Amino acid sequence: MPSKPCRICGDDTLHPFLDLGEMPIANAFLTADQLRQPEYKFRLRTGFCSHCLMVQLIDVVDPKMLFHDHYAYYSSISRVMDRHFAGLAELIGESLLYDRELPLYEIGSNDGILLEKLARWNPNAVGIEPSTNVAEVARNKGLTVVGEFLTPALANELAAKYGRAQLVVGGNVLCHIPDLKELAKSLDGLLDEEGVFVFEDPYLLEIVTQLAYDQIYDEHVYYFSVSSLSRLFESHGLRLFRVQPIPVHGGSMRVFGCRAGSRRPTESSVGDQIELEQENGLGAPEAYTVFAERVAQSRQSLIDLLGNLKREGKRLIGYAAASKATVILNYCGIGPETLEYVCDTTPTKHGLFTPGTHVPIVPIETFAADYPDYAFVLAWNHLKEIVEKESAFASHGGKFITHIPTARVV
Ligand code: DWN
Repeated sequence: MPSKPCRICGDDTLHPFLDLGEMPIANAFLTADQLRQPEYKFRLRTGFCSHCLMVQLIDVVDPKMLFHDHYAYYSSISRVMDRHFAGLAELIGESLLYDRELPLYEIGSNDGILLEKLARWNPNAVGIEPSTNVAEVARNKGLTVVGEFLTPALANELAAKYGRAQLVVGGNVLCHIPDLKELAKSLDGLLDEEGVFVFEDPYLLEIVTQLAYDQIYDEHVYYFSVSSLSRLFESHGLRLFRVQPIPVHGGSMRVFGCRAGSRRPTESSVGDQIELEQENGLGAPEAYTVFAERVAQSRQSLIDLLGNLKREGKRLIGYAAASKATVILNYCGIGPETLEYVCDTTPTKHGLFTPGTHVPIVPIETFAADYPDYAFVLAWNHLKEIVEKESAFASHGGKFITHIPTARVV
């Protein structure tokens, strides 16, 4: 299949490197009635642009099909993420805010997990969240949330209404935005002259090193390196001045940026990280070809492990109906013949079925009521938190399975 031009620079230098096959929307969990209807699917393929270095989806799903009035993911599900965002709010409050009058904006504020902490530092904290059901949860906490996608027009409207921002922040948001040129225009409309932006997203080097192929799905249009991101911002009059690797979601990067002409100096962390990326080959297509080969091996290791356990007559379940679960289950062809159910803490997912593979999703209490032999953790990024809180499972002789980078019993 011929490739498409790069979504960032428009060049015909996009090297397709991984094809995870026909994929449903990761968070499109199904009702029993919907199981009999055809599901929307798209080709989940990634490419690397050798001109601007951006790794990206080749086919993109319309964001309105992903973020709406019944978005499945509530950010406040994890204690670890709550602590993480408390740390981010503190860092912002203590070292980045410089004027109590100027507002700050959080893009993709979801159910307010970060916004409520930021609002303690600055009463003029405004969330921007197009998924109206999660935005409503944040409003019920007394937070100010605009229920729309951020566009340059909305940015100008907000700047006129609340003022220009001393800070714009987004946790796991930037990589979800297909049109980053528009985002850069929005930042231009929102940011005060010395305003700062902070974004956290899954980090490409970690994805490649750890074989975290299940970070690749419809919502994640881009897989950023510091090299690709700094070039992108520079072409829009913005500049990264600091980067900081962070452990959440299996390895993410926190980037700090400002207007190109800001007084803030660019710190050595930016250049150092770019150098590390070059040393790891992220600037050339070969790294991605090798990644794709290793992904196929990882898939096989999982199929073999689960297949062997089933043949031994073991009872297996999935733990956490995460977005990435949809990728793993569909790409590896794992369905109800292997997993009795997937248990999850999100009440709105209970009674539904996993997209494409149709495994029933049940409350977490079902797990503890009748422990299986093995629990395959489908949100491996929360493995430590899950193993710790489910210590009774291990006491009953149960074992967890993880698949990153290759399948194994932990
Ligand atoms: O970028 C994104 C990240 C931040 O969140 C979004 N595109 C969507 C979402 O991705 P995800 O669904 O893969 O997120 P998580 O945080 O890896 O997984 C969340 C799911 O895991 C929820 O359905 C809740 C479940 N879970 C659970 O059942 N027990 C999570 C934890 C921590 C638990 O203990």
